[in-house]
Amino acid sequence: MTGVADLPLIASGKVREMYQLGEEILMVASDRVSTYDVVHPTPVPGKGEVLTGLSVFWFELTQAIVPNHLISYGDGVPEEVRGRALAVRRLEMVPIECVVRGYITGSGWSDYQRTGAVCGIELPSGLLESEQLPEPIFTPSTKANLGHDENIDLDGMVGVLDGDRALAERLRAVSIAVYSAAAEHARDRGIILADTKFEFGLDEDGTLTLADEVLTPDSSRFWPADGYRPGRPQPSFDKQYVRNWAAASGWDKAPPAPAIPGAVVERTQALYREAYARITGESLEAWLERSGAPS
Ligand code: PZK
Repeated sequence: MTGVADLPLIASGKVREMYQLGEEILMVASDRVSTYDVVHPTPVPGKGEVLTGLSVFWFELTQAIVPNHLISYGDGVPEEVRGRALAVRRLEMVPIECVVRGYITGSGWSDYQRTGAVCGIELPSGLLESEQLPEPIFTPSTKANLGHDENIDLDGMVGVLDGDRALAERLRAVSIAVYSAAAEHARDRGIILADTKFEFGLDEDGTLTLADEVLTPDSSRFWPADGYRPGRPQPSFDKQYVRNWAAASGWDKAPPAPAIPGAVVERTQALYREAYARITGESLEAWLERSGAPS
């Protein structure tokens, strides 16, 4: 099979690339890591493999809830990137970020402090930062405005979807169902899935299909359940050492991001491997073997 260098590049994100692979799409996760929205020049070896293996795990766990775009992680993927790439079905993407929050943090915490609500959803008074919500809430946003996400309510979503209220309600129901199944699974294994962002598309038959990467530490907040205490921000399961080091380094969080010291890279690699093992119940090596990753 061809190497990825020969494939047409469709899109490049901060930490991943998307290529055309015949009729299909190849999503390649890199080992690049960002903090405060800026990518560091130092990779974290194994990160792309962890995120790809986790997405596959969640696609398999949730396929009875909603179909997904995964076609292949083995023979259908160029050898060079096996283990960190997925061949997926090309979809017509829904232009909505389907965010689900089980805990109140980040921009949701900011909105709640200002207004008592998040995306038009009124919340109980007196919630603490990082507290679990009475039930998971759906807080969609749209990229429509200059790459900057704008939170919208369900009616705003219906507008973006050209009046298709049934689709808006299906996106909400499916997003909450997938999050709830995953959060329960992760919680039993010592990881709190505080919130997550899903992307969906429609296939050629108009079938709603879960796309993108799913329930990875790049699309979600993973917190260690051990030591969880509401009333303050929680440490990130995966990036805690990089963030702590970056903050203490005196970096002003403006580009370019500094190189990450070896010891911090090693501890971060160990955290990614641990997240993979805790959630899937298998070692990262088992994923590398199963996917046919090059050694
Ligand atoms: C699609 N992105 C996000 C941006 C990336 C990924 N199945 C699909 N069909 C068509 N388009 C997409 C998908 C998916 N998933 C994904 N944008 C479009 C994105 C940059 C790099 F790897």
